Amino acid sequence: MSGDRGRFITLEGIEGVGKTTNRDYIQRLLEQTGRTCIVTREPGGTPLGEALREMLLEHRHEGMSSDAELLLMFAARAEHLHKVIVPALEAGNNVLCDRFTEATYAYQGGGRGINDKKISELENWVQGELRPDLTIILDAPVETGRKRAGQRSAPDRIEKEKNDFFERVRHTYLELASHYPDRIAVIDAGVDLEKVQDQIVHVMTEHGILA
Ligand code: T5A
Repeated sequence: MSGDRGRFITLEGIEGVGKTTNRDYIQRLLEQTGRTCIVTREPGGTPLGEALREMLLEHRHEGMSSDAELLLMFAARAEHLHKVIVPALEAGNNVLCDRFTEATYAYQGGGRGINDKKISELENWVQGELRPDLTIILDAPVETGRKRAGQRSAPDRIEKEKNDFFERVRHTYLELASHYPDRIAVIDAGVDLEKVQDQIVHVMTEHGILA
């Protein structure tokens, strides 16, 4: 990729922590850097990816095997990278993606118990050397996130997992952040929105995304 490529920012966290709520705010911050910001999401972001999202989240595929779930996440990601993310970064745009591979480590790894090595093999195969420049993990207790998500919509196939599943997901996110502090930042999302957004500006500045 050329030296003038855009920045790749991803947003992560358990259900209901405020990823969607903060997306527009982060997009505006990224546009202040003078580059267009493409906002997208996973699973999804392309026609094929959105079709795979439906298969992954709707209830008629209850009992899907963990390996099938993992492979479908990466199938959607491969399409997303080829059709949207890499071309946008190469054209000099910033890309803001609501969830990416850290979600796979957290949900399919931590939540479902798939070995990290399998996930990292797929990560290397599908992404090559591409990793997000910054991943912002919005962190809040599981009860807080579930309560907020429950007020918004009925649970999908993954959201209906029990609290201990989401405790493992949260724990894995925090572990990832401690392994890669240079590119993964944790924000306390259990507080008022204004305080969450102050922390977002702080980490984006600290990681050199904002001047
Ligand atoms: N998945 C995804 C995998 O298993 N593996 C993978 O590799 C990938 C990529 C995707 C699902 O797929 C799984 C994970 C997910 O289960 P999704 O729609 O991307 O699903 O993710 P969700 O977490 O389900 O999205 P949600 O919309 O539930 O959560 P958000 O976006 O984090 O929360 P948001 O912004 O909608 O906020 C929820 C409510 O809380 C309020 C908001 O107003 C809203 O009502 N709120 C606050 N209230 C008080 N204080 C604050 N600070 C607040 N912030 C938000």
